[in-house]
Amino acid sequence: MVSIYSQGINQSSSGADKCNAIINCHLATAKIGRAGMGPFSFTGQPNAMGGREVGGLSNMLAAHLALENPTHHDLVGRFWGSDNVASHAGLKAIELFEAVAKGQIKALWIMGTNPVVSMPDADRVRLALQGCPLLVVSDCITDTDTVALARIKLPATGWSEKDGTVTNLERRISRQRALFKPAGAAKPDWWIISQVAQRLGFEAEFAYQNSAEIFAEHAALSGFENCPDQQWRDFDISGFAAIDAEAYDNLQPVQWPVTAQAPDGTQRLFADYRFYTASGKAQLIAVEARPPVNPLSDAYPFTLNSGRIRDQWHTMTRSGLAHKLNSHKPEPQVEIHPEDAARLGLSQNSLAKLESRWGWMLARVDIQAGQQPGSLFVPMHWTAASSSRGRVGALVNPVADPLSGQPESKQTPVRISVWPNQWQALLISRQALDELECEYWVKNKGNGVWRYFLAGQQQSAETAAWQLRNHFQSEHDLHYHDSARGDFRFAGLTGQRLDFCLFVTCGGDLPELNWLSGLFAEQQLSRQQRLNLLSGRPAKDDVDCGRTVCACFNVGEKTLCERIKAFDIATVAEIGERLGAGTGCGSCIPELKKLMASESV
Ligand SMILES: Nc1nc2c(c(=O)[nH]1)N[C@H]1C(S)=C(S)[C@@H](COP(=O)(O)OP(=O)(O)OC[C@H]3O[C@@H](n4cnc5c(=O)[nH]c(N)nc54)[C@H](O)[C@@H]3O)O[C@H]1N2
Ligand SMILES: Nc1nc2c(c(=O)[nH]1)N[C@H]1C(S)=C(S)[C@@H](COP(=O)(O)OP(=O)(O)OC[C@H]3O[C@@H](n4cnc5c(=O)[nH]c(N)nc54)[C@H](O)[C@@H]3O)O[C@H]1N2
Ligand SMILES: [Mo]
Repeated sequence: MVSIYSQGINQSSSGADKCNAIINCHLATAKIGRAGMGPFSFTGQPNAMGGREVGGLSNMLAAHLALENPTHHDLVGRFWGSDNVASHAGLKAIELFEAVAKGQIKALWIMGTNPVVSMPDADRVRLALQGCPLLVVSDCITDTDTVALARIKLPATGWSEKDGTVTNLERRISRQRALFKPAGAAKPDWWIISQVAQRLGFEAEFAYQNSAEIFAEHAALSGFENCPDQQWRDFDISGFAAIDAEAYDNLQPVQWPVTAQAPDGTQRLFADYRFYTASGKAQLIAVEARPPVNPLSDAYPFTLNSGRIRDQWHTMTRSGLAHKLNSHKPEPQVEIHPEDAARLGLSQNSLAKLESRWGWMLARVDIQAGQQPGSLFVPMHWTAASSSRGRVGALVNPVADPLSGQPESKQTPVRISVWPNQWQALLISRQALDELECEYWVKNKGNGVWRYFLAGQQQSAETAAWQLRNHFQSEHDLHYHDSARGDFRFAGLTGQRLDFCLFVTCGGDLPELNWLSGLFAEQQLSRQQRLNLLSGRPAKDDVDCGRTVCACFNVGEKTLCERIKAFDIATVAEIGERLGAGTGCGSCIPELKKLMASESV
């Protein structure tokens, strides 16, 4: 019996109790500490576990020591030779930004997180940071929503440039080695912190020369006075307390605890049913079910659920740079059940406005029979850098679990309605546009091109079309106008090579993104391709693969449907054999299964 759980459990005002309930079940049935059993929390970030080990939360000291435990406090103070170790928990994330908003915090250093996008009530977070007298941000990307507000910007090395260790969710510590030299002036976060600490007067304490020295000190603290008779703690990697740079470089993946008794690590904890409590016994924690803090109402009758989509990572600062990943779901979408959509007059691919008591956003409608009636799902990924109104965080209610501080990001009461627009457009261009005047825009990086989804309420289609078109100058122009229908199409070429194309429509559909993007890879457009451009659809025998489903092998939905039908394919394995799809990272397999069962096939 293994219970695997993640943010559907944690991100809740009763998240800690939900975790306790799961652990209680495992303890009560003794399904723990043996092969093939146990509660298994899928913390999501590559180093979520490592962050806790080094004390990266407001309520903990390093090495799993508790801030408010006097013995732990004393122990860390003696280890570091300091009489100034904090003795009570600091502010958790939501409280912290609240304190910034009230002017209680005047200097803030944000490192490796993008709270203007990822926090609940995100517009208020942005406002708070705008008013913060001293905001310092360390990031490896120059133009995130949070970096944009910083007074002091510190360029940090990112994955593939930095060097250290990460711990995954089975307690396995792995070396992470740099693959590339740092870009520009980027420095490792540990180096930046050490330099600031030294300037604050702690030259000797922060004289680290490399990450190996920091790791050795961390390992020493984890083992300091750590034995069953004293303050016995699970996190103990004292086996590495004397590690030198060379041994650190050659470190093999290992599961903690790593001690003198267990120098090769520990595969399994609790096999002897002894736990890290005063009595050595496990403790069940009595919990009571609690509904979400904010109930639904007539004004806000839908539950807004938020989370991830397959091909983006968090606030897209890095995954949004990869054009292959941007073709799967290029715009923020709201998933809604067919009956809810029909009742509210929302059609597939139309634009909708979502509102909560805290904020609002715009998203493309995606009608899904698998969505629960009364529930809406919106991805967390879109930012102010990539969209005009795609930040779901602006709507999310700022309530949290009282113990963990984890926000209730899966349950916010909202309403949804048709967003009436006069026109919508797709613009693809080799050059990026700085200013977009329309109310709805989403910016998406393609292969050597920028792709913009646009829509407006104020201007007419014709005004908008010409205004957009006038951003460009090309050697040759192609135009097609149908003012009766309100369709405006433009393309610009240098020689026979495409510079930009723009499709504006009043009520019609937008052309296929991947087909159009593909035309930019051609050095010379044929006469037929130029005609197709103006008709907004590919020639019959031209490849229109449709929306990307398999990003590893670049296989589109239309290709898949066609082949599944033609060869009467019934299994994912067979799709893999014929088209490669699904045989790379495998994350498109659920979609392949859905396609085989769908009506279009
Ligand atoms: N592609 C991609 N993968 C990622 C990430 C990413 O950004 N992109 N991020 C990583 C990180 S940091 C994390 S934390 C993980 C998160 O991984 P998950 O937690 O698996 O992903 P989420 O999309 O946040 O939401 C989890 C699911 O919880 C469901 N849910 C909502 N409310 C409830 C409820 O009340 N009860 C239950 N049982 N379920 C509910 C949602 O419908 C959703 O399907 O993903 C990691 N993996
Ligand atoms: N509505 C809603 N909100 C959510 C969630 C949800 O499901 N729904 N999920 C929550 C969860 S589980 C998570 S984990 C968070 C994620 O939210 P964030 O942590 O805010 O999101 P990231 O985009 O991962 O932000 C990391 C930032 O650090 C930068 N960075 C990357 N590597 C380095 C480095 O080595 N050093 C430095 N200094 N910077 C670096 C990146 O460029 C990026 O700007 O979002 C949370 N917010
Ligand atoms: Mo996460």
